[in-house]
Amino acid sequence: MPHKQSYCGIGQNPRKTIPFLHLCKPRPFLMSKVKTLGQFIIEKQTDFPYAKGELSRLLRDIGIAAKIVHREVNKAGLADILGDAGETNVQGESVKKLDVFANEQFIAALSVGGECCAIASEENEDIIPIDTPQSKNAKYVVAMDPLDGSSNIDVNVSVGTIFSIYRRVSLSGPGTVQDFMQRGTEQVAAGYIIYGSSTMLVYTTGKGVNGFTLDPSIGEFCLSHPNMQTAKSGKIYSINEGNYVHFPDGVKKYIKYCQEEDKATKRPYSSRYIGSAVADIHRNLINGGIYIYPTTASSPKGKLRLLYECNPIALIIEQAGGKATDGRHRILEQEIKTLHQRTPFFAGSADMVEMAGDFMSKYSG
Ligand code: P6P
Repeated sequence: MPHKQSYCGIGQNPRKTIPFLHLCKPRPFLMSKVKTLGQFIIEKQTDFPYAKGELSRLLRDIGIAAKIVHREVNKAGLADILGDAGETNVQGESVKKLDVFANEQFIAALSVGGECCAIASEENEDIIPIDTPQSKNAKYVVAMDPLDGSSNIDVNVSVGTIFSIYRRVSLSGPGTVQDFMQRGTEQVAAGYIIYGSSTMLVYTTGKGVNGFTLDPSIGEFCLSHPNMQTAKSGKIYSINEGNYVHFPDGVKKYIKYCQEEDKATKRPYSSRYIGSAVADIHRNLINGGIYIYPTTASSPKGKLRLLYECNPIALIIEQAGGKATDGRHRILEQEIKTLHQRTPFFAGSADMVEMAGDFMSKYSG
């Protein structure tokens, strides 16, 4: 009696040979139930009566770069792309090769796509003007953090891309720095990609927030989280308490408030801090919560950058019903003077951001 094979030989019916396979019933991919990012963008284009498709194509270009970055992030542990590139970015932070790779991919996709006339990136001190034949009529500029939280790459923790899209204010030719000196309220779109247990693209064009999960089997972002809304309050606070000693008194008092026992307000809250803002913000967006990066001794103006981190996240959070401030004032109304300008950042569930602001007003003037 030949030994019963425990694997499926060529030509044999796998469902008989490998016992568990009979559970994997073939399900034709129900395209009718799936809405891809491309289909959604085109469908929503009617929200903008004067749109001729440029913003749609720009969002498509971002989605393409995101898929390429997803592929590399998901094999970072294997490829030789891991580890320091031996360079430092304009922030003086050591640059991981994946930072460089992600920056290059988004710049390439936006340059070729023809809808963008300039890019501002965390990885570049100055703007990247785009002057290609395809972009001579480009209407938009893109500010981005190509790979936020990249220090987490080596330990397999979620990282993210953050992007912000403005209509250019310069008249023609390659974009200029002035195109980026616009308040967050002027953004025409903003979003992030989180490279986590799955890769998701979450964006808004000012008419709600929608989340798309990448299905690698078909290479498409598919609508998985339509019309995302964040809870008015939550039970999670995200802050690096290692900096506690140097926090403003208002932040110290708010942290103690979060830690007090009080059944009526479901306290103490839980402290959850990943060290990757996109991951913390995404979790709090879905579950409710507040993310705070206040001023500290090493970051006297705050650590996060207004243009390509706080403004896009603030637009998403507000569109989802939350709030985003610098501890006192609305982030989106902050005047921007330099590309890499930093700001304290309080973002998440509206009631929690308001409460933290009350503590800031009372104890930090
Ligand atoms: P710290 C990543 O560098 C980042 O900009 C955010 O993504 C993250 O929330 C924060 O800085 C982490 O900073 O000082 O707590 O390590």
